[in-house]
Amino acid sequence: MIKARVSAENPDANLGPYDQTRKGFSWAEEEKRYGIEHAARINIVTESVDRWAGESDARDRAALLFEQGGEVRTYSYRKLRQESCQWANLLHDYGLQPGERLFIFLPQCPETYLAMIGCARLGVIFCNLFSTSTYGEMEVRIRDARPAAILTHPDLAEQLPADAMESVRWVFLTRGPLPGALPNEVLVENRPGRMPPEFDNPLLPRRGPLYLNYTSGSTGTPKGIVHAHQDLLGMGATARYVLDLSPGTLLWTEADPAWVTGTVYGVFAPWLCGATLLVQGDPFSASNLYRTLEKHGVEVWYTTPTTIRHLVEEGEDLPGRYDFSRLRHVATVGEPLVPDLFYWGLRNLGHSLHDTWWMTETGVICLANYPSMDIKPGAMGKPVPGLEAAVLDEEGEPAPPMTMGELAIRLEWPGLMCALWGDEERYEQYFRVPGWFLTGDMVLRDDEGYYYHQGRTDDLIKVGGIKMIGPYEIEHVLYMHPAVAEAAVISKGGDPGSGKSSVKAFIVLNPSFSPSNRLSQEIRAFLRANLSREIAVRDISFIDQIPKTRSGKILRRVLRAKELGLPGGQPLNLQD
Ligand code: 6R9
Repeated sequence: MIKARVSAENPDANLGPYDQTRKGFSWAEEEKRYGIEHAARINIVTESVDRWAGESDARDRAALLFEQGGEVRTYSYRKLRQESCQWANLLHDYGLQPGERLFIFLPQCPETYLAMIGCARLGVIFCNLFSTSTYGEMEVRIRDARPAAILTHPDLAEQLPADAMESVRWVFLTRGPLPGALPNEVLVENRPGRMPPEFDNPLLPRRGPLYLNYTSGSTGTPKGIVHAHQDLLGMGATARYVLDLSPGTLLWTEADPAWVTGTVYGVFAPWLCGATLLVQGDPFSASNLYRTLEKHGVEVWYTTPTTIRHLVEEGEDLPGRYDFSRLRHVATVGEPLVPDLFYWGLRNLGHSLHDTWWMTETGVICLANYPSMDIKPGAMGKPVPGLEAAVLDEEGEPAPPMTMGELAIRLEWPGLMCALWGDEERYEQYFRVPGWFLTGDMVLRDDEGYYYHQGRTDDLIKVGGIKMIGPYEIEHVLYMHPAVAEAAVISKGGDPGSGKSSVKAFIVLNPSFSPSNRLSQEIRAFLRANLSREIAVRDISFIDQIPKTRSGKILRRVLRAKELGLPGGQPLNLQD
């Protein structure tokens, strides 16, 4: 489909020749790397942090560099082991049991990382929440996962829904003082430092839960996706082959740990490779970003098309003022990396941007462009070693090349989610076609095996390129407005300026209201007041009836097709 081709940036990268490495790859060999062949019980922390902390030539290597406000805090592997053991001891002392949940509701700070590792040591399931989450979003998630404890900052504590906290025995607060603290509120500011620095990790069942991550579906409530300790195999392999990490590589993953990219490639994956992870806790600005790349000598940078778009907005003069000579590999995830952005990167950063595709459910990168493989700008690359992908038609049969169908991944692999929290029925939906995991993404594959993204089968809305929301999150707010009888929200695609989806709401009014500009403005103000900052509904249309299926489900696809002047939204054969 795409004729343009850009030569591989580094034939000597870890992956080497794609076809050959793929053929020689086996998960059994991956297990041998960690000495966990046939082990029924494992612990991801033993393999990622403690392994290096126990080696004399690796223990003083930086595992984590945390920068904020110009100050850099460095955690060697040894220090990371010690402080995360202290956290494990603290959580254990407060009675947290394996399988219970700890919600981590914090802005970027070192405590987030220490608490995550502490939980993983114990078998306590951690769940990171965006610090911009609203009261309503927190309420839904707390009611669903019933956490035993929440770790947060006093400034965020007011977002905790008092009525939904029955399960929560402790609210751990990272900063004090806490005048008038409730009996279940515990200041943990200096506590971990007083705990013993050793902790004997229990070995946990391979499929024992490690973390829970909420991602929003297009219908119903958000899905709580559960991942297991055995994901370490997929995390390690993809970090080595896709991000090209080796011991000591300096990786910067921008993503917040509340996004799966942050949890996987911004926590465990680099440590499984013995690499150094940089976390930048300051708000985004183009000059700060360039400065960060230069100052730390970042070697591998895992970013998003949204970030690149922000850089594009700031112009081509800026990057020329910085030195990126240490940078050797740039990869992106989360949204389509359109060719314009790819070429901007090539011109201004001097590197090919390597698009990667995966989702919270898959747990690890599934499709990727590799430093040792030619890039076709606009393509998401090819399946990672150890994974087999396919394009399936509506009957679940493999579609011919260049035909759009649903992306499916052959079962199963270490990385695939092990459950949907409390929702077996929805979990089974992913496995409707025997032998395959269905992604819900529409793709096509060219005759050389490169994949191209075409959109979602359902109607998720990407906000700010980081967070994915379902129309439901906006619709349920609309339903709270007295004028609204029915509502359906669609994404009209990314706005090339802001990177955000342009969101439109279709509304059927209650009989006593009539359409007017003033009402439209009022509803938009109502949405602004009740939704997270990143969600902007710019367009409202009053209609008489919302199209639905016979069983009553809203056909957003039809609304979108009409809005964008597309034919009914059926899969297209792009060769035609
Ligand atoms: C890691 C992550 C998953 C959804 C996924 C797809 C979209 C991810 C993409 C991409 C086009 C890419 N997506 N990578 N679309 N090109 N390279 O993003 O997880 O937040 O669960 O989102 O994001 O639609 O289904 P998650």
